[in-house]
Amino acid sequence: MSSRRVFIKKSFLAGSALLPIQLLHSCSEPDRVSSTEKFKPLILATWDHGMPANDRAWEVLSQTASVVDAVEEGVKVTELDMDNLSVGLQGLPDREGIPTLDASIMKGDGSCGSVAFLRQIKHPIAVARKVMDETPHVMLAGEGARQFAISQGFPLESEVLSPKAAKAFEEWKVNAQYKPIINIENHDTIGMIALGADGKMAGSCTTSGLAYKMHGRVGDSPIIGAGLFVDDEVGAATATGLGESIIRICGSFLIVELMRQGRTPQEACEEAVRRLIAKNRKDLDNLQVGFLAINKEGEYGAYALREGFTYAMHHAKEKALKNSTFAL
Ligand code: SD4
Repeated sequence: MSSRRVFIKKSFLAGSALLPIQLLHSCSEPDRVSSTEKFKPLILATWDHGMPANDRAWEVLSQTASVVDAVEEGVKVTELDMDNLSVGLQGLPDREGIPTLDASIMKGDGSCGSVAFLRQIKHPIAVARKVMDETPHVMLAGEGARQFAISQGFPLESEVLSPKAAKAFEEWKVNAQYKPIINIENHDTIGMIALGADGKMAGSCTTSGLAYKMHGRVGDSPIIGAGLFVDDEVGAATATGLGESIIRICGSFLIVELMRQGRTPQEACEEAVRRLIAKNRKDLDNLQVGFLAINKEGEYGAYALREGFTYAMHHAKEKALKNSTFAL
């Protein structure tokens, strides 16, 4: 059978026109009309690095029709990206000079797994997947998560900082202040949410967290409902930005619940940012947050606290890097 016929047979593309994918890499104008169109399958991911991550996720979705495999494999690309200083072991360390990782994965049937404060593991998202699939628990942290990873056959990696991270850490130490800092222009956590042609949804989120955080600090990314939430009956949401502000409003769960009550993904993301502003007034100048959402119909939305949040969108007819609209 020709590869084109195999392609046509793939059920995940049922209903979508077989038009050539239009490659749009420019992202000059913020996109706010997203929620009027419907796409199935559909993948969204945070930031510029969402583009290659989505490519890989789309490939896996095409080959396996498994939306959870797609979101796991997609973010693994970012976990290995040596230019990314907020995901994977090459990310910026905590204030002791140690990279510690957070990750979560969730399916729309409520299955989920996460790891927090994990050390020496190249693919924390894969360990989160194992927590979901192989344990009765949702979340493993610290040394217990590391021991679990070892028991599942994950090799331990060196904790020597990547050259970029080591240089940045040395520079930071010159004026180190004992408080969390966040560069509002330079977040890199990847959150990915996806809807398959069969209506099943999944999401993943992985990060080295806030740069120079206190040792032991855990952000929103591994907390189900904060950095990620997925419900096949409604939709999916993920978050990036200063985790403390997102945890305070249970951001991703809030967005899914707002969609359950009838808001579009765009409206739900905007309401979550409004809520976040109201609950984080004293830190507002020092933070950036971005939310992404998809509903089960295949509509999507994105909204950020301030300018600069980009996200990658991928469906059968188009893949594009977009600028999110923003509040401030
Ligand atoms: C955290 N939410 O650990 C993460 C950081 C982040 O883009 O998203 N950076 O707080």
